[in-house]
Amino acid sequence: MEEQIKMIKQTSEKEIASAKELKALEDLRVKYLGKKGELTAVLRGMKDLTPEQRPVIGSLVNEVRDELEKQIREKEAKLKQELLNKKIESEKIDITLPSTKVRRGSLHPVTRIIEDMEDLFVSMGYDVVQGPELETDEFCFERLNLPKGHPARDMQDSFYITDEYLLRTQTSSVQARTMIANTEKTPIRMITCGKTYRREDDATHSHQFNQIEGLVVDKKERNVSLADLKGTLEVFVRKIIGANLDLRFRPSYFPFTEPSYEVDVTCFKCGGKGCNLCKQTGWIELLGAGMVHPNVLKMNGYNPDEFGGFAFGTGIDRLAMFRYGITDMRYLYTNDVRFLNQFDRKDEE
Ligand code: FA5
Repeated sequence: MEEQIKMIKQTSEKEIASAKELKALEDLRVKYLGKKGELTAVLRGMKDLTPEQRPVIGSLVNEVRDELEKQIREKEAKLKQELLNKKIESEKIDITLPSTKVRRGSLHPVTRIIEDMEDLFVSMGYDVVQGPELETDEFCFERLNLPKGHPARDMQDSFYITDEYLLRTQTSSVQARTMIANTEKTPIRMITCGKTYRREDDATHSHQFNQIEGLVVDKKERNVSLADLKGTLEVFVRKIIGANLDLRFRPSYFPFTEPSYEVDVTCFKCGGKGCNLCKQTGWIELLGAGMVHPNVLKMNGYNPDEFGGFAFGTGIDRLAMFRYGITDMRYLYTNDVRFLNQFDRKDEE
């Protein structure tokens, strides 16, 4: 029996050494060490041995089994390493090849203005809120003191989807939505930025444009006044467009504010001398603003005897034109990369 064990050791060692694949190695493990393997068969035959022979043969079998297991483990590690080496070799990357050029994008000028405006107003304690672009007549007009048939609607109402739904013409709709959502909770300090739509199209008007709206409502005793509105607008215009621009505050009319006014800025193209862009006036209209009309407060859940505030709204595209010296608003929407490339990291330089 000792002879038989030695034979098994010799042949199995040879076979393990010459195994070329993991599968073949596994087959050898089963052949010699498995339940029905040759070495296991020897162990089973031990019952026929004399008591003196048993421990001798038993320890020999164990020794051979340990040795074979060790050799299989080592061979397995070797074969795995060889496989890995082959894989690495076949997947080798040639780092000397020239790379494909990564084209760096940049933020659109309108996006930059929106981000800067949000940062500025958040730093002044405002919340940034959102409203729907597909708006109801109620929120776009009625709750802003523009009942059906009001003549001031003619300047804006366009792009109706049904009698009740339209693409919002102004972000002022978010004023009403914010007040309704808060009912007599104060203070409200919010800004909202988003797309608005009107049937207009020339160098300073687009059928789709972006507006930013601001609203402050607080208790009467806290005296939110026209001076606060004026101060806020000065900070924003000078911070976002340019410190040395002149502002002109001019009385105006909006159904949702009383008193109302418009803020004009020096024409950036002619510096105020008068040109085709500013229609020879030297000024370009920038925004509308005023103190929230008592009817608007009342219609949206605030008692006008106890609450007051101010609101303002402006076109973001126009801000972009001022800041970057763009003379035709339509460039902002034609997606010409030659145009957009000019703003690549421009602010950071
Ligand atoms: C309004 O839309 C008011 N909702 C603003 C307001 C808000 C007043 C809160 C009072 C209180 P107006 O129609 O003037 O007002 O438009 C405001 C700004 O949007 C304009 O000054 C201009 O900058 C921009 N704007 C208006 N129409 C266009 C257009 N077609 N294309 C680009 N920008 C436009």
